[in-house]
Amino acid sequence: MSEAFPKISKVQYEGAKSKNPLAFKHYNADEVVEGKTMRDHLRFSVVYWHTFRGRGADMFGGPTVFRPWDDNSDSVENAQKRVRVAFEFIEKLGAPFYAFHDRDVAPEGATLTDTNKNLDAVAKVLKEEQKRTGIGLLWGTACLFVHPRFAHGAATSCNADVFAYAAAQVKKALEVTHDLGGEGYVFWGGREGYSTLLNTNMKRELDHLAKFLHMAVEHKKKIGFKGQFYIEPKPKEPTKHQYDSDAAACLNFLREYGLKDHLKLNLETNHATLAGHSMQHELEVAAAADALGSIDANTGDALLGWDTDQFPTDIYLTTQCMLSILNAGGLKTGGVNFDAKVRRESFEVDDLFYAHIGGMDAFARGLKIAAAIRKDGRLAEFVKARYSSWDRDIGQDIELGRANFETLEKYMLKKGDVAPNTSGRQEFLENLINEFI
Ligand code: XUL
Ligand code: CO
Repeated sequence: MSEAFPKISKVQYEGAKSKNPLAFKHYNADEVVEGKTMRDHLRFSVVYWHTFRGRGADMFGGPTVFRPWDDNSDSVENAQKRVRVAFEFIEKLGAPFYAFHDRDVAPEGATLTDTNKNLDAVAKVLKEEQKRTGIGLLWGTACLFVHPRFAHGAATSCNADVFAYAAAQVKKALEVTHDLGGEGYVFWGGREGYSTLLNTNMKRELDHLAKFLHMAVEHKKKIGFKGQFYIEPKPKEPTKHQYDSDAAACLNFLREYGLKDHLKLNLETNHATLAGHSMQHELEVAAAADALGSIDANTGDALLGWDTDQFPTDIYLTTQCMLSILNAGGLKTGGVNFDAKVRRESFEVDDLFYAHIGGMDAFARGLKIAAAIRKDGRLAEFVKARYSSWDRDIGQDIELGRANFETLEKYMLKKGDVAPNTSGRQEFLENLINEFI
C-alpha cells in the first residue's frame, strides 16, 4: 500500500524558535523533566474514533471530510486499509499509543457472530501494525451507544436482552483489548442515563450497571487481563442525565457497589466543564481518592454549551492539568489521550497533523511549566503554610483523633476566640503562576 501522507515525514522536535508548522516546538520526547522523559510523563494517545472515523457531520449538515484512502463503505477491507493509514499517521506523529471502540475499527455484521468475525479480522491487522511500529494500545472500549438497540441504554436498559447483548459485546472487546496488549479498558456509559424520570426506575438501572461492571471484573480475572479498568465521567449528552455525571458521582457509585478497588477514573476536560467543574477540580477529586487513572485531553468552547471536543491549546489549562497530575505522582497506566476532533471546517489531512502537534506541544509546555512551578516551590510552600495550624497543637490533636467536642469546647472556652485568619492571597498566587507562563 502506498503512503497516505507522502508529503509528511516524521514530525521532529525543532525547538521554540522553529516556524515549521509540522514540527514540535516543545514536545521533545527524550527530554527529561523531573527525572522522567516527556514521552513517559505524557504517554500521548491518538483516538481512532475522531481521527480516523470523524467526518465533520453535525446535526445541521452531513460530512465535510472525505479521506482519499477511505471509500466510506462498511467493508472489512476498507476497515483494514484504514488501520494501515492510522498507524502511518500515529507513527509519523510519534505518539506512543492509540485508543479505540470496537465499532470504530470494524463494521457491525448482520449477527453478533458476524460482527465478532469482522472485529477479529481487523484486530489481526491492528496487531500486525502494533508489532511493526511499537505503538501500543492505551485502552480499548466498546461502543454501546450508536446502534438503535441501545436507545434505552446498555447495562441500564429496560430491556434485559440489551443488557445481555452489551455483556457479550464487552466480553469480546475485553478479549480483543487483552490480545492486543492493551494497558487499560474504559467504560463510558454512552446512554447510561435517562431522558425522563417518568419512565425510569433509577434504583433498578443503577443496580444493573453495578452488576454489569462486576461481571466485567470477573471476566477480566478469568482471562488474565492485567490492564487497568477506568470509568469515564460525563454529566449529559446524549441523555439529559448520565449516571456517571462527574468524578464525585462516579466515586460514590463505585464505593456504594464495592467496585472502588477495580476501577480508576478516566477524566475528560470537556466533560468536566459540562458538569460545571474545571478539569483541575476533577483531577483533584480523583487524586484525593487515589483514583486518578488517565485523561481524555480536549477542551470545550466557553461560549458553546455542548461537548465540542476541541484540541487543547490553552497553556493555562494544560499547566493546571499537569500540576495536579505531577502532584498526584504522575500518570501510570493512563496517558494523555486526545479525545478531540478537528473542526468541521478543517477537513484537510494536514489539519489532523496540526491539531495533534498543537495538543502535544500545549501539554509539553504545561508539563515544563508545572515542573518549574514545583521546582520554584513558592506555591507549595504557600499552601503548606496556609494549613500550618494543623501541624501542631489543637490542629494536630484533631487530625490524630485526640480531640472530641468536649475537649474542643474546653479549649475554646479557655482561649475565648480563634487565632486571626490570614489572607488567601488568590491574586498574588495567580500572578505567581503567570510568572511561569
Ligand atoms: C464521549 C467520549 C467517549 C469516550 C469513550 O463523550 O468521551 O468517546 O471517551 O467511549
Ligand atoms: Co472521552
